[in-house]
Amino acid sequence: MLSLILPTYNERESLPALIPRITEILRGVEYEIIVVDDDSPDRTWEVARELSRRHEQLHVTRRVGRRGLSSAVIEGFLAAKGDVFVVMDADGQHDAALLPRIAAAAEENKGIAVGSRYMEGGSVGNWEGFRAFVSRLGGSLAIWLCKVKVTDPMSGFFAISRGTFEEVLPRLNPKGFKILLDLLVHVPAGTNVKELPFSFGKRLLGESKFSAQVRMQYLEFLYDATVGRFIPLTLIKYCVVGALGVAVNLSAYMASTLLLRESSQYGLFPTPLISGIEAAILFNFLLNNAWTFSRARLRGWGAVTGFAKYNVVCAFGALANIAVTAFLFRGGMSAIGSIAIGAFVGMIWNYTIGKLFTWNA
Ligand SMILES: Nc1nc2c(ncn2[C@@H]2O[C@H](COP(=O)(O)OP(=O)(O)O)[C@@H](O)[C@H]2O)c(=O)[nH]1
Ligand SMILES: [Mg+2]
Repeated sequence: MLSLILPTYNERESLPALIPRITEILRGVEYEIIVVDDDSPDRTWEVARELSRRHEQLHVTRRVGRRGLSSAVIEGFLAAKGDVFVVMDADGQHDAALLPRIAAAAEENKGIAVGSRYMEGGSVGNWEGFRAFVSRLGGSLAIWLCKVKVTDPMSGFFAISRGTFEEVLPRLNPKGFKILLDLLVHVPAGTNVKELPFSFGKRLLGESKFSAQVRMQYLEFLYDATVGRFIPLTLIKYCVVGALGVAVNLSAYMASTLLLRESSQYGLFPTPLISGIEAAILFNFLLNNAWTFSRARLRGWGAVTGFAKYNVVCAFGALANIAVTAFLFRGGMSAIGSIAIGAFVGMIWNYTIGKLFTWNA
């Protein structure tokens, strides 16, 4: 059985023509079509559900509160019943006539079959210069990452056998737009891959979702697949936030020293020190919540309790920092050396425990 996955986001205009065309092409084949829609604002899911009343092979998943092409495709695979899975754009840019051949190729080699725009006989149609350039450049970076070599690892038109998918599933990184690349980076070396040329058509209706955000996610994906195996991207982001937090700490310290210069409580209670630290903790929490751990972002009450927890995490982090610094300094290390290592240990603590305890990431 063939399972065709159609990820959709704002494709309500394209589906009504596409589904009958696929049905026509797959006549005589045992198949199912799974539309995975990310709760499109144009209500594609509604159109798809309507179509599924007339096409009993069509199933619709409407995902609410999640967005992402890769994770949508994975979800489609997980729901599929077939022995071979095919992925195709729902906007008509992929020639459905090639579908049976791509599926047959993956079924035959028990691996992956890719519709390639870059091998002899394929083309990207008439893309404007910049998009073609970005795709080429991204493609070359991607090719050297892949365990198995292909000419078009960024293609959105491909088939994979159930066995290969299930083998690679635990290693997938559902972030981003390029699920095929993720599969090719993580399959065992020696997996069979066949490429078939095709011409990438012009989008007839609706708009492309290839945005600046998608490009950013692609860069993150490249990082994850290379250096990220050793140093997680979230740790790098956390360090950047931490460094900015030091500046916030110092500014808040100086500001409150100026404000409290005349006040008598200054000597009794180290207000500037505390307010500097608290300002930095608040700043770090907000930025880590919005950026570092954006995937696990806390909102509403969750953010309030998360902030409280983060204060506890940071308090223990500070203790660890002081303890390590004191230990090293007494052991004969220079002041600068022990402070630097103490701060490093405190930061790793804050990162690790904050990630688990505050963000649950
Ligand atoms: N479910 C889901 N589908 C998406 C998402 N982004 C894009 N798609 C679909 O994935 C396919 C490829 O996207 P498209 O914007 O055409 O990319 P392009 O062909 O590279 O310009 C289309 O069928 C889109 O509707 C998403 O976040 N979620
Ligand atoms: Mg498209």
